[in-house]
Amino acid sequence: MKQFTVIMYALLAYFSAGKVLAQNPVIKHIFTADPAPLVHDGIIYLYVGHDTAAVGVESYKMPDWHVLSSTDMVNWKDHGAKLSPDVFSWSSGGAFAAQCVFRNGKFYWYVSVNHKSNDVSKGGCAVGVAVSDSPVGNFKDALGKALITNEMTTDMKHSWDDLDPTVFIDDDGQAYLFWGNGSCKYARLKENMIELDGPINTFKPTDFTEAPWVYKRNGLYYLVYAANMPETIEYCTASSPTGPWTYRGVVQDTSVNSFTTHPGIIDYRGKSYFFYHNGVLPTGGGYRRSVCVDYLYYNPDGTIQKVVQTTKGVERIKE
Ligand code: FUB
Repeated sequence: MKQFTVIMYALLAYFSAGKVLAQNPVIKHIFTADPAPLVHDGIIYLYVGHDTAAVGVESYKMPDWHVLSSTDMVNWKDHGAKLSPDVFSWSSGGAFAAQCVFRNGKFYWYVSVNHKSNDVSKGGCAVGVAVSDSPVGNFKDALGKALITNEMTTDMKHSWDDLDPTVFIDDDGQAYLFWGNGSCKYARLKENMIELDGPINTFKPTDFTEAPWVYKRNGLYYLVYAANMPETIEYCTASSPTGPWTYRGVVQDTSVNSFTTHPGIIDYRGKSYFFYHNGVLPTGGGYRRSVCVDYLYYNPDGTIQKVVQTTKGVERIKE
């Protein structure tokens, strides 16, 4: 017994000295979900939702979004809760998935929240946009009303189908807003980033559930999204951001102890990274999730290799 205790303490010392890296989850001091990384001026900013449901409670309690930053992928500074649904006077709460992008010197943080409207058609989930001169705030409501409300999309009959915004800006400067639960929707954005510039289009990628993430690599457009339930991450590619999209397969199998997962993909200092969430922290679960990061690898033809989910995580990038 004594020998066992000694070994346990030795292991603990070894781990806490940082000699064995168990980086995942990368955020351990709070429960976080829906990672949206942004690389700006050589720094990774990580925008995340914040799970605060009590143990055993089977519903989301998400009061705000946090911003973290890192330059080595291992040490993350939490800048704090930099946005909450309270900023949007028209929202009744629910800090669901969100993504922040940079355009023309400003940071636009697209969020999904509940709409407080008494008009039943406007209730349910809505997309709003906050703006700031800095990646860590202060963010204020850019529009004073929702950018997308429930009655603007009618193909899905459930009230939470306008979730999970992601914004992609193409090389020609055209910005696109993608979002959706049950079906994927997209619309062009005006250069001001706070108005739609055309109709809302709806389509259904194979197995699509929610959480689109759109980007371009080597001339090919990628639409990565949460599929099925419990969720896997799957993807399509296209030669245009408006499709047609060709289904390419699975990026991530289901995540441990969470029925959802959520993709966020960046290239940083020569490597590709895949952010997602699981429920592996002590007392964690589907409503107490944790953000992780692992490497993403492409094949020579641009297809994505399935992500290996690890507890070790990624290596620290040396300065
Ligand atoms: O975090 C709340 C919801 O869970 C998100 O909007 C979905 O993408 C799923 O991760």
